[in-house]
This record gives sequence, structure tokens and C-alpha cells, in this order.
Amino acid sequence: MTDAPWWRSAVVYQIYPRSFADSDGDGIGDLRGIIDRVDHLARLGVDVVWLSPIYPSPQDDAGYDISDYENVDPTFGTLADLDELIATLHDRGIKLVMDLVVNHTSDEHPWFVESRSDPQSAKRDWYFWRPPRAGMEPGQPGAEPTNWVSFFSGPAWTLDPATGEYYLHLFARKQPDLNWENPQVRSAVYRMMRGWVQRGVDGFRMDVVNFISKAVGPDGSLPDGVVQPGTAPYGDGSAGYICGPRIHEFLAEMNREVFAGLSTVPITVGEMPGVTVEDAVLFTDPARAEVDMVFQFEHVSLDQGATKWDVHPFRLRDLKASFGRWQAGLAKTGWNSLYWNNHDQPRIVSRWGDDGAYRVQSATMLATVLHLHRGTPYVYQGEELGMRNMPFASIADFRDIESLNHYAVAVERGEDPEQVLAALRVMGRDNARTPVQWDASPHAGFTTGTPWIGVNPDYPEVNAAAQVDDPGSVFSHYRRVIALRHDEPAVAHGDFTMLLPDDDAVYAFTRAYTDDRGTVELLVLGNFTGDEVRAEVDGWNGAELLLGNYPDAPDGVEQLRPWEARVYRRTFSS
Ligand code: TEU
Repeated sequence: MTDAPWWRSAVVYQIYPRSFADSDGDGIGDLRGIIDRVDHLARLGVDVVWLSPIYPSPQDDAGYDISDYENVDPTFGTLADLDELIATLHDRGIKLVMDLVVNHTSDEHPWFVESRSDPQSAKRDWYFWRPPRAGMEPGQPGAEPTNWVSFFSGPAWTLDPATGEYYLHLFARKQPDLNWENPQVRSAVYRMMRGWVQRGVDGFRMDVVNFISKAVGPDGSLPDGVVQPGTAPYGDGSAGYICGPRIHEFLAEMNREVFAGLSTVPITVGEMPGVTVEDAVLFTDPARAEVDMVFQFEHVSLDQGATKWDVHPFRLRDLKASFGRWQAGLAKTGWNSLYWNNHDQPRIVSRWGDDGAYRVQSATMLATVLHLHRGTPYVYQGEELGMRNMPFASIADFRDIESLNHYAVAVERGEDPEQVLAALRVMGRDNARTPVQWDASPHAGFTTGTPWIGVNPDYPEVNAAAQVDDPGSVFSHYRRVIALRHDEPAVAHGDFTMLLPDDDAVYAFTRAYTDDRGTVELLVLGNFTGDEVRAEVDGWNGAELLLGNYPDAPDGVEQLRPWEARVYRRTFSS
């Protein structure tokens, strides 16, 4: 057997607590709602739950704006509820990973309140406060200290009129960036993390953690970004904050300061937009002790242009090129996360599958292809049911700050509101945030009250109760791919070889794993179209069919039905 760390054969399930299950009828999901549904997770067979933020928060960015790192927001419950959730999960052999959001806090966090109160405050330097651009007055257009644009539209700097200085926020105005150059900030974060480990949490998913080191010049200045065609007055500031000069130092320090001496080392996942394969190797090299795995974005940007709202057609060969590069780049050293969905992405069956006639086949094909790669797979709540994008009628149906801000700014700029809405329907994050569909009762069994965001009207058809006992359901197929990772070492530990890189219909690859009993090879085939297609793969006739997403036997190894997926195995004993 292998001495690889346990999380290499684990599957993570992400819970977005607002939308998972509501126990008290206020229309918002909560911790007791999760406790009531732990059976669903155990039945699916997942090893780890990643819980999106449950800390006290003004909820400007749905909890990613934290005002107290050490408590639970009353909307979600209490610390005692969290303890009970941890114990309930542990009883079922499931670990709990918390979301760690320390690139920024809420502007209502006491640290920022104190920082803002006075330029002489002891916490002034905990954030990035800067005077207007040289020679300009506070508030004058273009007087921001850099030309960086925020991820949620508008400048990444907001003026505090009381002092005439600006503060940096890469995300919303209510999410000021912490200054990691300041050692007091770092030790406050490490202290807080140690507290959660002592409480019993098993790890951290670290929000935009590769943004924490900014390219601060000797004089304290930050660099302007290059202005791309059509983006004026904003420049692309990412060179000033993505994988900045001290990022590896900070992560290694965090690891030492929080985990040194622990008998069980918590799992760490670095959410890292814009990370390169080369950097990912460094971040996840076990010898460097920074993070266990990266969670990167290259594949989910393939159908986007200059911004995420500029939606392009998806080409399968681009996906293969991207995944293939990551598989090859991390083959010897390092580890990646595998995901289609999270709370920031539209639903995969609507995005790259067929959410009409072939919903079940395409959702199960997508599951098979993803989970058979090398890396740690993530299932985002509802993905295991094949949940679709939401048919949003108007802007009033959206809740997400990213979508609302983009709509306001784009319409103000003179764009056609219907076209702006059309892009929001395709890419908007709220697609992933509609309530989990538990059964066919009102509000899909999510709440007895009024849900905070609309329930997808397809719930009478698409829901957990209808699927858990049906062997042909999306849920049952997810159970099988998860079990396969646990049972067949080639899935977690085997080498990866991409086949048919230029084929725009068939995704094909092999995995190979050798131990003292011999060699196991797997062939994975997925049809990304609604047509019958041929997969030109030789030498697999007679191999054992390990998993498929059609109930009846195939016509032959090379013939694939619409959205069909199959996994074959052959063994060579030593
Ligand atoms: O997201 C980081 C990120 O860069 C993007 O995925 C971003 O959220 C968005 O989709 C850009 O279009 C993380 C969290 O996952 C996200 O929910 C938060 O809004 C963000 O950080 C800020 O904390």
C-alpha cells in the first residue's frame, strides 16, 4: 500500500450554509439544518465537509466579510451548535474544514473600526491606508492611490473623508484588505487559527490566500496596473497582489506557527486565483510545508473573455489542454483540487452539460471524468443531485453583490439591460446559491419560511428524496465514483496520461498504478456531446467495465452514446 497522506484519496463536500437546510424557518440555512442532514453526507460517502463562512458578518458578500473570527453568526446558530456539528460529523468519520478569510475583514470588524478611527491608531497599519495620488485632491476622479479595479466593480480604493486617505479593498468596499506586512496582523491571524484547531476543526480552506502579499515598494507605494483595451480608467493590478513577493514566506510561517507540534496536522487548501502551475508546485511541495493543495481557476475561465461576463463558447480541447497541463505539472510534486462547482460558479450541468433531455447522463458523465483525475475532488451541494442553473426572471431575483454591482455599473455605462441580465443568468454566482432541493414539498423542503433567494422551480423533478434510492440517479452515480476512489488505488494514486487531445467530442485518459501485486490500468471515456461518437482508443477490447452511466451494456469499447461515460480496468500481475 501507499504511504500517501489520507487526503489524496478523500472527497470533499462543500456546504454553503445559507442555502443548505433551514431548521428554524427564518428562510436562511443554519448549523442545526446541517446536523439534521448529516445522513445525506454519510450516505454519499464523502470524507470531508468544507463549510463556507458561518462567522458573524454584515453579510455584504454572504459571509466572506467577517466581523468576528471567533464566533458564530446568530443567523447560523451558536458555538455549541458548531461543536455538535463537529461531533456528529466525526461520529460518521467525516472531517470538518472551515473557511479562513484573512486577505480581508469586514469594515465592521473591530480591527478596521479602530484602524479607521484615527491615523495615529495602533491598528492604522493593519490595513492599507494611502494618501491620494501625488498632486491630486482626495475624491478627485483618478486620485485613487493606484488604478486597480475591485472584483466587484469600481475602484479597489475607497476614500475615508474624515482623514482624506483611501483604504484598499480588492473585493467589496465593506471588505478592506489586511496588511500582512505587519507582524501583529500575522500573529493575530495565527492565534485565531490555533483556537479553531483546539476546538476540533480538521483544516482550513483559505480564501484568496495567494493575494495576501502585496508588492509594496520601499516607500510604501503599490504599483499601477497596465490599462488593457476597453478597461480604462482601470488597470490590471494583479501583478501587485497575485502571488506577491512574500507569499511563500507567509504561508510557511503560518504553517509553522499554527501547526508545529500537533500530532494530527490539519488539512490546508489554498484558494488561489491566477496561480501558475510552477507556483502551485512550490505551494504544495510537502518539503516546503506551505499548503496541502491548491484550488485554482484556469479551467473555469475557459469560456470567458476579458471579464467573466464576456461569455465564450466552450471547447473541449481547451479543457483537456488545461487539465492536462496541471496533471503533468503536478505529477511528481504537489497536489491540486478537482472541481466543477462551488458557490462562485454556475451549475456544471447547465454550463458544460445538457440540462434538458440529457441532464442525468451529462451530470453523471461530468462526475466520472472529473473524479477519475489525479487530485482531490470537491462536490458542491446539489451537484450530486444534478441541480441546474436558476431561471432568474429579473434583476430583482439576484442577491449576490457581484451581480448587483455589475448590473448597476454596466447599465449606467449604457449597456443593454437585457444583455447584461443574459450574462448574469449564465455566469452569476447566485446560480449556485439557490436552496438545496431536498424533496417535492413546498420550497423543496429547504425551509418552512420564505427562502432568502428563490428555489429553482424544477424541484418537484430534481430533489434528493427522488434520487437517494434510485440506482439510476445522479446521486447514486456520485456515490459510485466516490466509492471507486476509496476502493481502487489507481484513482487516487495512479499516473495520468491524456489521450485524444484534439478531439472536441470525447474526453479520454488512462491512469496506471503499480504496487507489489502488479499494475492496474484504467481507461476513462466521456462523451461531451449529445451525439453517438467513436473514441479512437486501441487495445481495450475485453477489459473489465468498472463503471458506466448507462444501465445497459455498451456496443463496444469505442462506441459512445450521448453523454456516455465509462471506466475500464485491466490488470497485469507481477
Ligand atoms: O473568491 C475568490 C475569487 O477570486 C472569485 O472566484 C470571485 O469570488 C468571483 O467569483 C470573481 O468573479 C473568494 C470566495 O470564494 C468568494 O465567494 C468571495 O466573494 C471572495 O473570495 C472574496 O472573499
